[in-house]
Amino acid sequence: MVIYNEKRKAIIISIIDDMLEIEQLTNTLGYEVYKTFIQNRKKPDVNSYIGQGKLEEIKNFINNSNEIIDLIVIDGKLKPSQWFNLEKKLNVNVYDRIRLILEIFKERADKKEAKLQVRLAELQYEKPFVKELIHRARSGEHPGFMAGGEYQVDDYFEMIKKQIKKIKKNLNKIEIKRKILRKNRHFSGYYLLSLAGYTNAGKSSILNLLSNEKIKVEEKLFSTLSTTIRKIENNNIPILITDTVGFIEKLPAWMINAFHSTLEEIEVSDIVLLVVDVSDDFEIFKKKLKTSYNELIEIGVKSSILIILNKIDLISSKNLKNKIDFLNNNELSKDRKIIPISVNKKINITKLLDGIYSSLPNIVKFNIKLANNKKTQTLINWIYDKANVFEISYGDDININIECNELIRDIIFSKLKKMDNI
Ligand SMILES: Nc1nc2c(ncn2[C@@H]2O[C@H](COP(=O)(O)OP(=O)(O)OP(=O)(O)O)[C@@H](O)[C@H]2O)c(=O)[nH]1
Ligand SMILES: [Mg+2]
Repeated sequence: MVIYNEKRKAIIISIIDDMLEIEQLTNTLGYEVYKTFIQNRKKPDVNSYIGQGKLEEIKNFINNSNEIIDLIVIDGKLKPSQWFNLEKKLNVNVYDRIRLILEIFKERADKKEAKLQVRLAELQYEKPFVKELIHRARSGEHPGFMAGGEYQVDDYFEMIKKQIKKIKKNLNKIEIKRKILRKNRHFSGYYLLSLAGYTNAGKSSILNLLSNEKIKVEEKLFSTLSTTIRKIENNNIPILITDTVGFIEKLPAWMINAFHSTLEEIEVSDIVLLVVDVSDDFEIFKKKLKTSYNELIEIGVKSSILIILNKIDLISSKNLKNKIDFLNNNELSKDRKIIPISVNKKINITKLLDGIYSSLPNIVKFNIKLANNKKTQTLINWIYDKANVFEISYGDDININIECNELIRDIIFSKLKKMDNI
């Protein structure tokens, strides 16, 4: 008897033991993981990713199951021929790891740019699969592509190529606009800070806390696909903080490229906060840190990277100490600021802000004297908006001690010149 249930069910097939992340990804897409199969082997089988025996076992399991299996997830990268053979044999939709991530992206893309980026990645993913289908169609096999429909695969391939071109053009236009905005932001004297790190590390939570914002924060992976830029709410030097798409292991270069413009914010930042979930098991913690760090290097970050260990509320102080010791002895992190925090429990947030402010590049401190009149009040208001005024005294003159970006100092001096103050 077949029992119908609301929640769609997936089976995961893997050739390695660690399945936590692929299970999380499957859940994120709204599937219940009904069963997992592991076939420990060094290399995937050329024809069907797993060996024939295992494949028979899975087929029997599906046929004899009381439940309908909606999806098979392969924790790895499938060649088109492997994908085709698996779907044909098991008669269930098969996603590999990249397709699964793509589907999550598709569901979560909200803004126009993110939608275009995901579509571009999807088309690029589909290209080799369509080629395989053309090949099979020509040799007489019946093509049932992606959703099982009958496509004119030749036409479809041409359509993919055209669409890729068109989307790239549109993305380029958005990118140009973004560049202009970025330039304006730079000339306004704001510092730029980016939140980077593995998906689910707590990046958006940090942005929300520092800017009193309420962007989506979830236990699921890839909650954020578009960048959000906000001002840090603090009576200090103004900083704009950017949230970015999370990193994940084993993403092909073309997929990362599709999100390049989102990640460009990281490239041009004055400071990057590399946010890490410190509550993960040691090996996973190391793996995610390494993946994220390599990604930052790949992007071409040249600014300071601060390592933010988030979620310390979930672990013991001994566990935290072990991880900090590891970081202090590790090439990639030993000379960097390491700041343990908990966003949820608001622990060490002042330390986080101090760490950020003390890492700002090109900070200058100086003193100015202004005539005490109405005209100068407008300038003082402007200075308060753009700089940290750490001392001000009113007498015959107004004496101000200021700390700010070099650029803002130059603007202040030029404004003073215009006012004939110096
Ligand atoms: N216990 C605990 N949970 C936290 C903390 N900070 C964030 N979280 C939780 O971690 C999950 C992920 O947080 P997000 O801020 O969405 O993470 P993100 O890095 O933006 O994730 P993506 O956008 O998916 O890449 C949410 O369920 C948060 O509530 C923390 O300090 N302690
Ligand atoms: Mg987020």
